[in-house]
Amino acid sequence: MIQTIPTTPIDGQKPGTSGLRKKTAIFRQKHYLENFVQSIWDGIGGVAGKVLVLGGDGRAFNREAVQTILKMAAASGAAKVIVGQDGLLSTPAASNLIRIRQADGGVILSASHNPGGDDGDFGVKFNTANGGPAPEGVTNAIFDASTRITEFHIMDAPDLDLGTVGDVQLGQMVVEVVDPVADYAALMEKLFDFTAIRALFNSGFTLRFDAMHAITGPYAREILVNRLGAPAESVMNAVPLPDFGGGHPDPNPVWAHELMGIMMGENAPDFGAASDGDGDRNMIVGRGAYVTPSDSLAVIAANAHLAPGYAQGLAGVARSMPTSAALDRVAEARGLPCYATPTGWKFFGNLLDAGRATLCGEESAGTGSDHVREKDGLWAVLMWLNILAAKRQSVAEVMAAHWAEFGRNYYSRHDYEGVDAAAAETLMDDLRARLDKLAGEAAGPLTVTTAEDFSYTDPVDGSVTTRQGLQIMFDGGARLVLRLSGTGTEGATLRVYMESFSGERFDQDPQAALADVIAAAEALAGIKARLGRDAPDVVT
Ligand code: VG1
Ligand code: CO
Repeated sequence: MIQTIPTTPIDGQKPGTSGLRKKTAIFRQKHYLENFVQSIWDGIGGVAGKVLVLGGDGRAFNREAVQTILKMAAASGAAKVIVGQDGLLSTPAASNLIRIRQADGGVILSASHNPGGDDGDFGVKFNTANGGPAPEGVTNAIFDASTRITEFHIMDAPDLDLGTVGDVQLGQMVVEVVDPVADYAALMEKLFDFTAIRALFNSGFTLRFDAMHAITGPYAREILVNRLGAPAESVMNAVPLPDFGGGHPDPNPVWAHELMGIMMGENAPDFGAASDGDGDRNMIVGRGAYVTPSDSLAVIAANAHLAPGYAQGLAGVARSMPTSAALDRVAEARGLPCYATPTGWKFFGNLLDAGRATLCGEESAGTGSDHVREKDGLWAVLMWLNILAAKRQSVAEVMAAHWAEFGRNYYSRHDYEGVDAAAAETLMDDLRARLDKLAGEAAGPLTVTTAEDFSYTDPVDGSVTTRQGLQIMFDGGARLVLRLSGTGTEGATLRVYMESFSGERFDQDPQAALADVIAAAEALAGIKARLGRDAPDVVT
């Protein structure tokens, strides 16, 4: 029985950097999820006859949401939905499924690195047929539909059992329940030299992977333990929990402090890594050696040819604008095109589809390639393992050699979280208004050379995206970027990104190396006074 339920628009259903994110309690409100899902269907021209992929990272409300979305897809005439067993799929695995099954798109349930649980966050992302996050034209159409919605359609049917792999019928629609790991693991085996990595483990190399109680646990177990022979204890926090064990599944030294303690302690393993809620981010850390995501991206660009899937070399590379220019140095040395895009993976899609970039990355711990259309946490881990297996060097040695060859881009991001939204907007507006006059002005100990409000013209389809962050360059080559987060659910989060380059000194503490840029940021933006904060909440 298909039901048509009258509804009215709900304010604020505007997808941000990566899908629609709200408090779980808001998603549980009457018609909240239904309105947004119907708006997706309406925004993409309906789902009649289409094949979709569906799954999420297992956080609270995942199970209920999957059932609702299946009933809504069936009611709107979808031919088939391919859903991960128990409603689970990591973001990169969903992207892969959309591609290999030639689906028309997919719905991924996750608020990524945001905490989950009844008091945490939930999210819904829509990916298009290339497997990537919907571009802005599509998210705008979805938002537009959400402001005009008058009714939604849903099957009146009992919940399906999604615990068993195989086909189930829901009205006219087929629901195909698939193993969430199998196809993804097969893809990884094609890209990386599993024999060499297995030999590395056999030689006594030790690893610790922290799944942070999120979606990558089952993937890491299958790939690292079952297929590559790492001991079972190599994977920690491996069972996905609805509240991620009360943690914050963001793989950085602050939130992955348990792993950092192990890696910086005595008898640390050779290699440590972590992933986020939905499995698309990664943290790389060697024994006593943390690798910033920007450096990791540069190291991967310089060494990807050591992995069989990339032996033919890279067509080009891309980074988000705030990400450090360590990647650009590798690109220049290797004669590769290098693109700088706005923040968010959706901006890499066209470059990947057009074959202009093979490798992409963001300073926020996202790295990936053209194997899918999302960033991919375990992919980055396997890439590092493949590089280490080929070089037989420690992580610290790889970093030292990299800096000796390319120089070091010291880099840090300071986040001021949950600040007053109006104060943060005003801070940005005031600085934006002064950008034109900043060149030549002193900013604390530095002098501004150029200042711009970053906008991006997509080289493939010509679409223009404006107001993507304030970028200020200083004499001596240092750089400062300020932007507001598009993934938070409370107040505003100001992100301050700082970078400076040294061709000679590679052993400084990043905060010390960046002291002048930190002072310049404060002098230009008056962050502490305007936001009423003494210090950033998170420093990465
Ligand atoms: C953050 C990161 C950005 C990333 C996005 C989604 O966005 O800065 O680099 O693409 O999260 O990541 P923002 O707008 O809060 O700065 V995740 O792991 O949601 O898929
Ligand atoms: Co994520």
